[in-house]
Amino acid sequence: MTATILLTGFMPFGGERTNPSWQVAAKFDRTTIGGAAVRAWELPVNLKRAGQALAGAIQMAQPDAILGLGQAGGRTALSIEQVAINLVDQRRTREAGGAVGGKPIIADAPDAYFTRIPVAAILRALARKEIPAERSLSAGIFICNAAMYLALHTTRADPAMPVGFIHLPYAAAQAVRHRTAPSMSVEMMAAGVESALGVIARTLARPRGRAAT
Ligand code: PCA
Repeated sequence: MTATILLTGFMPFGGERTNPSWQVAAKFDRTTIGGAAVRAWELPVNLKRAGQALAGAIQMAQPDAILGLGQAGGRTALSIEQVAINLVDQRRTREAGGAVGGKPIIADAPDAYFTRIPVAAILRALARKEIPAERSLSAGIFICNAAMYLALHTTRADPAMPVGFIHLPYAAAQAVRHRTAPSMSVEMMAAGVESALGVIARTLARPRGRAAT
């Protein structure tokens, strides 16, 4: 049976007209990568509604793997997130961590989950394509971190299921209004995400075992 990868992106937020995460995710909806069928889903930038939309997407797509994408304006490279923490501050209009305040996403749930996508293999694939990428040790405490946490928490009964998140820099078009911020073309980000999906698809094709991160 064909494996399915659920690929999520977010709606625009923080005064932006576009969000590269959805621009990239939408490109892969109903495509096949490495033998896996990709289904793209757009999430709202609101904790409760994003959680509901994600739960609905998982219900509908019954995915074998989940890759979340989000915008992190200011990042210089595709950021493969290592960890999602059980903390959210919805007053943040920006994605960066470090705010005071915050409450658990789910009360009495684990403090954190490590990603379940193979970060090192993805970084190697992106390096081969000459696409700037890095391992990130914080997905912030806004909605992207929450979406990653909820995806990992929801699928915790299946520890071999690849579930992870990649933050994207501003798209080049957005940087017109953020003169000093780094940016990347949507095409290059999409090429990077395609490579990451290919690596994830390969892990699905193998007999199930705990993926090295
Ligand atoms: N980035 C925000 C939320 C939505 C998005 O694309 C974040 O990093 O939390």
